[in-house]
Amino acid sequence: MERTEVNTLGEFGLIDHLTRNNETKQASTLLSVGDDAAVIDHFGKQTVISTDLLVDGVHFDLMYTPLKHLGYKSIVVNLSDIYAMNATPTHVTVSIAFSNRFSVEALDELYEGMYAACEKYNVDLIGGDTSTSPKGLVISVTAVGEVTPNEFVTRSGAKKGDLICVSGYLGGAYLGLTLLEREKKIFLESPGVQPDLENEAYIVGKLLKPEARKDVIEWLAENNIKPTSMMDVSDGLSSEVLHICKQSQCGAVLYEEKIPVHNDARQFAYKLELDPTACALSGGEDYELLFTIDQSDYEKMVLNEEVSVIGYITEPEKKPTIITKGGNTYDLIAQGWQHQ
Ligand code: TPS
Repeated sequence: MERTEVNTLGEFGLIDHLTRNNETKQASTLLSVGDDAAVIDHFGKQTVISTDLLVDGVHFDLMYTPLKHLGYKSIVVNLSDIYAMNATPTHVTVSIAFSNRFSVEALDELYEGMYAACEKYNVDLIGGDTSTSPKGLVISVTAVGEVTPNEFVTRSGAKKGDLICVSGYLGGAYLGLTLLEREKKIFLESPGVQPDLENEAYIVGKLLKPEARKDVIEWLAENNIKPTSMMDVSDGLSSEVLHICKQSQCGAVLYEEKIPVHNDARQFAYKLELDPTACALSGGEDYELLFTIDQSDYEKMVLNEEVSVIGYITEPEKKPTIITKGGNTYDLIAQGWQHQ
C-alpha cells in the first residue's frame, strides 16, 4: 500500500485531504469545516462550535508554562474562535489525557486556570473526558456559542475595496516564545542562571496568558459595524490574510508601517536582531481579530484605538502584496506557523 508522509501536506493540506469527501447531509449544517468554527441551526437559533487541541511539546512547554496559565490559555484560544465568528461563547467541554507525572494537585492548578477563564468570559464548563496517557499532557477543548441568526461572519465575505483591520498588537507571543526558548536553552546548558524576565513581561504575558477580543466584538456590535469577513490570528498575520484572500476570492494590499507591533515587542526584536514586522507576519498565537469592513464604516472604525486599519482588499487577479516602509512591494507569502 502507498505511504504518504503527513508532513508533505502541511496542516491545512491535511485538513483538506481528510475532509475531501465530507458531504454534509443535515439541513441544519449552515457552515462546515474550513472556518474558525462551524455553525448549526437549531429551530431558528444558531449555534457556533469549535474545537482545539493542545499537545505537550507542540503547543506548550511545561518547563516554562505554569499549569494555571495553561488552563486559562486552553479555554481562551477556543473562545477566540467563537468570537471570530461574531458569536458569543456560552459553554465549553474539556478533555484531558495525562501521564502519571501529574498529581491531583497539578491537575487542580490546570483547572483553576480553566475556571478563571470561564468566569472571566462568562461561559459554563459542562463536560468532557479524562484519560491517562503514556506521556505528557493533551488538552482538547470544545467551545459552543450563540449568534443572532445569520449574523455570523465567515472568512469568505471580503470584497474589493474593503478595509483590512486588526485588533491589538501582533508578534508579541512569538517574541515571548523566542525569549523563553532562549532562556530554557541557557538554563539547560548552565543550570542556576536565573533569567531576568522583568523587562519582558509584555511578550511573556502575550504568550502565556492571552486574552480573547470579546471587547472588540462588543464594540463592533455597539457601533453597528458588521465585518464582511473575520478570523482570529492564531498562525501569523500573513497566512491569515491569505486564508481570507483564498476563501473570499480576492487579493489584498498591506502596508508594513500600519502593522501594529507593541513597543516592548519591537525593542526585544531589535535586541535579537529580528525584524518586528516579520515577527508579526510569521509569528503565531496573538489571538487578535483580523477582519474586513466596508469602506463606509471607516470613519466609525478609526474611533477605536484598539484597532488598526492595515490595508485593503483588491480584485482576485491581483496577488496579495505588502508595501514596505521604503515603498517596495513584495508578494505576501504564507510564513505563518505550520505544524510539521
Ligand atoms: C513548545 N505555537 C504552538 S501552536 C501555534 C504556535 C505558534 C499556532 C497555533 O496552533 N512550541 C512550543 N510552544 C509554542 N507556543 C509554540 C511552539 C508555538 P494551532 O494551528 O494548532 O491552533
